[in-house]
Amino acid sequence: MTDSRIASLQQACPGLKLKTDPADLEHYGRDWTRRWTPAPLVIALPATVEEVQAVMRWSAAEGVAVVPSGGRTGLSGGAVAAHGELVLSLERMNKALDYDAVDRTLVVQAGMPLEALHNAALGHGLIYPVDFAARGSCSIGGNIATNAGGIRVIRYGNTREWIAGLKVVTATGELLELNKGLIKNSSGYDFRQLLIGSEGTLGVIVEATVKLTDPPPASNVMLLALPSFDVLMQVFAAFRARLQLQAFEFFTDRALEHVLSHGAQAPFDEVHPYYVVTEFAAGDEAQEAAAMAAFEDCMGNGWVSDGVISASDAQAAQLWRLREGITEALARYKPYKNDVSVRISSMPAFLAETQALIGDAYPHFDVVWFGHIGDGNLHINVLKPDDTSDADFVTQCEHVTKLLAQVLARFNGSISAEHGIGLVKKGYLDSTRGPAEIGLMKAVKRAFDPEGRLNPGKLFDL
Ligand code: 2HG
Ligand code: ZN
Repeated sequence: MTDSRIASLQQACPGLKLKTDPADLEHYGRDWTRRWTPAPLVIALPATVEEVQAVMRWSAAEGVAVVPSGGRTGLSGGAVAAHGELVLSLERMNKALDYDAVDRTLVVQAGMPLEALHNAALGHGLIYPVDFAARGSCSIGGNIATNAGGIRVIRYGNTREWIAGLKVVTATGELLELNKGLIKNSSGYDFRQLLIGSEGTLGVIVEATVKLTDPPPASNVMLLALPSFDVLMQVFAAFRARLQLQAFEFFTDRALEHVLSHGAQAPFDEVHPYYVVTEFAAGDEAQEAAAMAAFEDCMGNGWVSDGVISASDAQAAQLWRLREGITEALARYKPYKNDVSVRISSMPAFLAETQALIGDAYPHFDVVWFGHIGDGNLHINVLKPDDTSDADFVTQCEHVTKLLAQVLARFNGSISAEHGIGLVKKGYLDSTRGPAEIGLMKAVKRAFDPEGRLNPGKLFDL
């Protein structure tokens, strides 16, 4: 049965590269969540848009579900294939196609790794400013499908702001050309924006026209040590008032401990409970003086206990590693991840309430907090205790997430700030979206994919 379907796929698209080895099925069937057992039918690796269309036509004829697949660095299970799906990997479609110097846009194939896109932009003297630690492994198609955020949202916004056009293959194999690189286009529903963040449930993104911009002026990176949690927002306000911030990231002592035990260098002689990494424009003397004034203001008020500023690119990279290395350093503890957001103004009250909630319900939990404080986005990683089984741990963490979702609903926050809903958070979608809205989301899904063949079970169940 299985073999005949694969033979029919190869017949429908003779040049299409396929993989069926058990090791490949496992590799392409999972993402960074590592929670589900991968069990795809086959991996298809098209090299052209026409091949993607042929795969979708075959999927329609055979009724086989399709999981679009980029770098699979997702943390919400959005790229997991655990039920005999075809994994449609875009990894061979990884090139930059057209650059337009007047429009300042670059057309890229969806499988292009984010880091390669950064380099391609620099080759034209410009930048693509969305950035985060998984840059070497993730792909632009996956970034678009999840509306990825990252460390520079405070300055440049999410992926959504940087996409001028999309080519998308539909569930039935048609090709949509959405927005075609236009800046102004007031001609009805903007399906480009609808596809951004749709987690592979509405169509397969095959190409994107991305906007590029000028490189920022010279910048400095500063690491600050904070004596308590309560002063975090004051420090943020002091720096934001004086400097053009490019990043403002927070992490706890527990997070730093893990990164240090993973090989990073300790930044201070003493241990402090909380840390901030901030990056800001520092191209001239006035900006340097403003940075020192912000730092001294915070020291004078007792909000900051120590600080270090980068004196070279290598030092800046070292400081960044303390923040960007957290996910990798925690991976071996199979952390349960929450990626939540509230308005920046609600951050202090939300943080206090959430800390108390988790501390009261599960005092033995080892919880690692970090995140993009300047965007109101917090990552709460709970590490699995050695003496708790995988199953019990997930049950307990889901209880925490349920409580957290109730708090988020009160704060008008979101259960997923930047990782997507996928499989991990679909049970909590209703804490962020109302019933009428979810009803409309499902109606949109049915309009694009009436048979439910595109990434089924992700985001919500129909
Ligand atoms: C980050 O900000 C990523 O480093 C990953 O969004 C967060 O591992 C996480 O929970
Ligand atoms: Zn993040």
